[in-house]
Amino acid sequence: MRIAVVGATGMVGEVMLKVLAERNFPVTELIPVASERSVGKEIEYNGKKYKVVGIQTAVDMKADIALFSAGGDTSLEWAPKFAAAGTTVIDNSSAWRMDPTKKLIVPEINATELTAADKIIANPNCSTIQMVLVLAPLHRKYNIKRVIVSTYQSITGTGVKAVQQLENEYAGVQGEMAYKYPIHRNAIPQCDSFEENGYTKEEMKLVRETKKILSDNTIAVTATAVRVPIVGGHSEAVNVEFSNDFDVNEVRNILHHTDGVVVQDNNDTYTYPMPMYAQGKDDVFVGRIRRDESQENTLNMWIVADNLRKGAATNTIQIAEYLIAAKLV
Ligand code: 2RA
Repeated sequence: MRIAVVGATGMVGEVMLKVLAERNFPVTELIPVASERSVGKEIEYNGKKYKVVGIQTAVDMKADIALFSAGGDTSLEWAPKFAAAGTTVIDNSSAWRMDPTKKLIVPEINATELTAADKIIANPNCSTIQMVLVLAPLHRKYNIKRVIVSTYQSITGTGVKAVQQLENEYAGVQGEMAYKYPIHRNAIPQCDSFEENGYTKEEMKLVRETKKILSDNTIAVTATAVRVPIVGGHSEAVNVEFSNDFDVNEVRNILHHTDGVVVQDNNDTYTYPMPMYAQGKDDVFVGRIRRDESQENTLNMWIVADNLRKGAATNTIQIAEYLIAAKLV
């Protein structure tokens, strides 16, 4: 497979290259793509060196699949050009996610929606992926009425500039700010910009994308997204109200048997998900599973995942793996 990685020198792009190699993805030719200032830079993949190319060059090379992590503007302009050249695009930006003509895919949930006609496929937002992977089997079993989620998001979701800001603040050095405020010893209740309704784009991604991926607009979702000074992954406190009652042990058993989900839930042994465990892994970890005693048919959970892996790179590559296995590319 001729694979283009658009945004190859960025944080997610680098993880995509790592995951492609780890999973022995059938790459016969790699086309690392980055901005003009990086053209000619050498990157190493699977023991071989590749020169970064510009994006028009990559279009002309007619990759089979292009894995995008280069921002919404680049994706809006260039994904259609790749698609017109016959390349199937899997995009990590929010550009296409809510487009009614584009599929929003978490492979374990809805990969079967994909057809060969899908030439631009949207990868959901990281905080959405880890939540819906846990919610999907429970929705099928108990029917979700409402979700309340509070997130505790890693600074890696913002990118290198945020990681550098935290390191500067650790060192007591004034440097470029990724956030309006210091992140060291702080929690910032703002991920991305605010929308007219007073919620941030990150919060509204959780609301809108959850409904689309679960194919159920009746699900009520509300979210608060918070940035915290950690790097291992995103954590989420999720409160779910179902139409039907449930048994907590049955919930644990359902999740235990859900592909891509690992249950870490034992108070006696202080076992619960934490970013320090999730970092570098592809699973979504769930614990603190307990009935909400304040309301019937309602459950509390704690969900953690590496936002750069299952939240971005790995989910993208799993979509590509599905396309190949289903002979859609
Ligand atoms: C964030 N989910 O964490 C967003 C984009 N990666 O900032």
